[in-house]
Amino acid sequence: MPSHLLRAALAALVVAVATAAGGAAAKPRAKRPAATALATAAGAPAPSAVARAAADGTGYAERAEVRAFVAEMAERHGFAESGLLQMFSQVRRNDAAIRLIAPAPPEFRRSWAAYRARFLDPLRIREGLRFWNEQELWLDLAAQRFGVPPEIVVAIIGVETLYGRMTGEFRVVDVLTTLAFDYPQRADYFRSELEQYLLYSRESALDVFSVRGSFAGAIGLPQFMPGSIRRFAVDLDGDGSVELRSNPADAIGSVASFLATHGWRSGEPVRFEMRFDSEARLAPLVEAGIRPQFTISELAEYGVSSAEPVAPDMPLALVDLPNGDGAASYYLGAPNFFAITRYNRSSFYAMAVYELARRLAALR
Ligand SMILES: [Ca+2]
Repeated sequence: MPSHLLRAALAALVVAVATAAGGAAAKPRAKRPAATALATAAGAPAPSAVARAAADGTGYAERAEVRAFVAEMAERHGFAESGLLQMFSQVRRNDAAIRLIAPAPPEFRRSWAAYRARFLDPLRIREGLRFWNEQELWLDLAAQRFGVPPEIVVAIIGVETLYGRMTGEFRVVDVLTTLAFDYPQRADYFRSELEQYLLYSRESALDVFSVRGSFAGAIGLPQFMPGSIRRFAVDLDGDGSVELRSNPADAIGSVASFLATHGWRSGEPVRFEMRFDSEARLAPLVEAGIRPQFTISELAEYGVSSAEPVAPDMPLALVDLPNGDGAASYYLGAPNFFAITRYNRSSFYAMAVYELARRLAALR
């Protein structure tokens, strides 16, 4: 996950991962380098490795900003500089990651109806019901421990990766390095995630080159960024390790833990159907964003009411979902809607998760 800060457009993310995973751009072009164990890496980089990297045109190990980053990692976390430089000499720039992370062009007209159809598809619904049945014990345990109902967790894992079928084929160290040093718009964020990834790899004794993920470096069934793994992931099955790539129990617990940490309120609704007098009067509410801050009586001043009962002190936000050239869809978002948007900062995403969750719960 949650990745949270990063996902300007998770729609794009999941779909692009799915698309790219089958295409040449996502396949690693290089053969896999020898395992690099950072915890024990010591000694000077092998000259041949550096020479090979330079010949391939990667060159990260020679760049001043990478060397500064390496020095910082050594100072702050005790990494061996030589080991990191050797690693960077084998990292490959991934241009597909830069293409895919770029925001959609301004003329692109988003459509909630199209987005919704993409994620409430028969395959995802069928596999969601199957996942729920197979993982019922862990889903119930997570619900008990974190207060997040099973259908929400099942829906998130479905939207993120279709229950582990689309976890991404990008080598995580390549895309994080590329975005950290060759995508200035998000350099701070991705340098921080690269730092988190190196720490995560060391703590988990992982070969840094072995982990695959999305073009943005999100990992495993729930697509957590490395920083989110270190902050929010949990060992739900209690086997002593947190494993989000192959262990559904830990993925389930980690999604629930993430939502609980980001304000999920047990037993409360996610959204309300709404009525309104005129679209023009909604503009200030759209402008106010998706953080819930208006009571239902405050919303009445803008001609807005709820079609369902709402507690008088429930903070609400107006959720606007454009439909291309058609009429936009509007809902009132409760704090739990906002919590889902912390997983991925998109109203489209959060609403698709909620609608898929509802559908799964109704069919079960
Ligand atoms: Ca575990």
